[in-house]
Amino acid sequence: MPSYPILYSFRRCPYAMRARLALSISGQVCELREVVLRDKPPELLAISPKGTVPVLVVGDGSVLEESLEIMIWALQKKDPQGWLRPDHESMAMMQALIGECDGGFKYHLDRYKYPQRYAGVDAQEHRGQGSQFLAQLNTQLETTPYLFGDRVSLADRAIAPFVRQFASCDRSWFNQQPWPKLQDWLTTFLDSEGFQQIMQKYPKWESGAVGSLFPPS
Ligand SMILES: N[C@@H](CCC(=O)N[C@@H](CS)C(=O)NCC(=O)O)C(=O)O
Repeated sequence: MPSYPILYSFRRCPYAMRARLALSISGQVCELREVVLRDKPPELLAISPKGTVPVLVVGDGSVLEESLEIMIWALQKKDPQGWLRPDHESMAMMQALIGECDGGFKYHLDRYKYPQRYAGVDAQEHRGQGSQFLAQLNTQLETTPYLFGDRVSLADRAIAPFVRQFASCDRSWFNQQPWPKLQDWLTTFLDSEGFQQIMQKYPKWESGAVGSLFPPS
């Protein structure tokens, strides 16, 4: 295939999901290399020793190692839905909310979802702590259907994969919480064509092989 940017990705990783969402809406065709986290390819570790996904290698050889960086790179090339130009507030406000998601909320999400990985952790306590961020999102969604207005923005798509993961730990508990706006927002995201498209399955990429074209045509 012609040489496209190379995306190292893992289907179920929420960071990789947000990167794929932006690459897909922006129509940036990539060679997707599906990584298995317990068996990372040496090609990935050679260009990005920190060993996380997603990683995007672009045409000039630059390596983008952060999911948000990949989103912004793609959207700066083409942003057909105006994700970088929210109806309300600013890029800085969106980045601040995404920072809260990636910081405190992710910390509690990990300890709620995988308590066995941490010593002396009480999953329910972390569910309660993480809920504070979700209640805040619900309040924000009381005035508009999306986090920063009447349209999808960078923040919606950067944060939704993490809310999905939190919700799926115990979906019936999540559905019982007093967050009707957040529940609708999540359902709209999960039902969206964009989300379905980025969740297509790809075989594990093997060194030396050609990856899969993404987004799928
Ligand atoms: N700050 C990074 C975090 C990426 C990250 O932590 N990804 C996880 C998968 S969801 C990972 O690759 N972990 C490495 C591992 O599990 O070995 C980003 O935004 O891209």
